[in-house]
Amino acid sequence: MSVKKRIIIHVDMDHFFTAVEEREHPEFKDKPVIVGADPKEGKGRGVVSTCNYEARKFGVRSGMPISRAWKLCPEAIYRPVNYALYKKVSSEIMDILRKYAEKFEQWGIDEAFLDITSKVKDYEKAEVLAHEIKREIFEKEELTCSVGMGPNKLVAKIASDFQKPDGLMVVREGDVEKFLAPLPVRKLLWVGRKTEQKLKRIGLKTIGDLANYDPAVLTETFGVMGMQLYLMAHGVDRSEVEERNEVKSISRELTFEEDTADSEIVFDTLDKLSEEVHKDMAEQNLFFKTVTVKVRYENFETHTHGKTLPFVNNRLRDLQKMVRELVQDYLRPGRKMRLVGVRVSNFVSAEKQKRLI
Ligand code: TTP
Ligand code: MG
Repeated sequence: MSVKKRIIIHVDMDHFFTAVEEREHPEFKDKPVIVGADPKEGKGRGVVSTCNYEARKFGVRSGMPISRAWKLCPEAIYRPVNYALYKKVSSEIMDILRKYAEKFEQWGIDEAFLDITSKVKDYEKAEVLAHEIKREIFEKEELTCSVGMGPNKLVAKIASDFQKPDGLMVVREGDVEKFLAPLPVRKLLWVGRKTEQKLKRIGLKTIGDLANYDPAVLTETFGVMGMQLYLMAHGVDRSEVEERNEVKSISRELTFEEDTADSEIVFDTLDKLSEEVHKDMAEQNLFFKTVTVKVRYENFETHTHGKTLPFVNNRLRDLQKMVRELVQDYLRPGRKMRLVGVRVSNFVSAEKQKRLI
């Protein structure tokens, strides 16, 4: 398979929920604004969904208990989450972005990847396009975003976060390793708090530290993810920008850095992906009924295979078991896989579930 040079853009809206609130309420301008649970004068439960950059100066952050936010910044304007409104604005933004891309992939409510390879000749033209995107969003929605550009999704995503807010960061192919090296390992997709701690223990703090480390030791310590981490630290990411269907589902997939027919690697990876999917599901209090596995072979032939349970379930172990069963048929000697994925759908919320029991 020839390696085609790509130009990928990642767009991330700035302080999205609060930016929409500010737009709807011009009187909030230049004041700290926090969207999330009701603070109830410091006694409220629940968390901060997001806050604007004024509030961030006080140390307020997404995910923080709302009671803590109140301690840090009682004078902020507190707003409840108006999800329907943010969803509507998000769809309008995605419609704008989609036009600019050869391939398009929404990522969460306020982010998207655009593969613009066939739309531009070079990075100069790509930069002009990125400015156009920013201008159109600002003119139509009165909102700013940060744009990252690079040879793959990994680099583009890290780049969009580099100059927030209202940023534009371009990382050309030849500058990738130099750009990544000083950044903390946490910036890499897949490096959560636990992996970060483990890496710290072996003295690896920056992406550059990781890139210069012995990949064999990383494999010993982290299993199959070790090699993936090492390659990511070198800015390698072959995953494609692809539109996901809009049905209510949660999914995760991974493009292997090296195509593989090794069942142990495939099972390990699917277990990890199931864990991630399960975590997302648990956060939203959802129970699943349908599990689907996706496999893409090295020749890009892609298959999905699903199973629907008679009863809803929310157990990780059952999910992992079903996924392993579903992938079994695709594991054939000599047939190397390029990508595997897990999707759960057909949800019932926990509240409804209680009523059913
Ligand atoms: P982010 O893009 O992570 O954050 P942001 O847009 O608020 O700020 P930034 O300028 O740094 O990009 O998330 C997008 C929206 O998702 C955010 O506005 C609110 C919501 N969200 C939550 O509800 N809980 C969370 O823990 C996070 C991180 C985000
Ligand atoms: Mg954002």
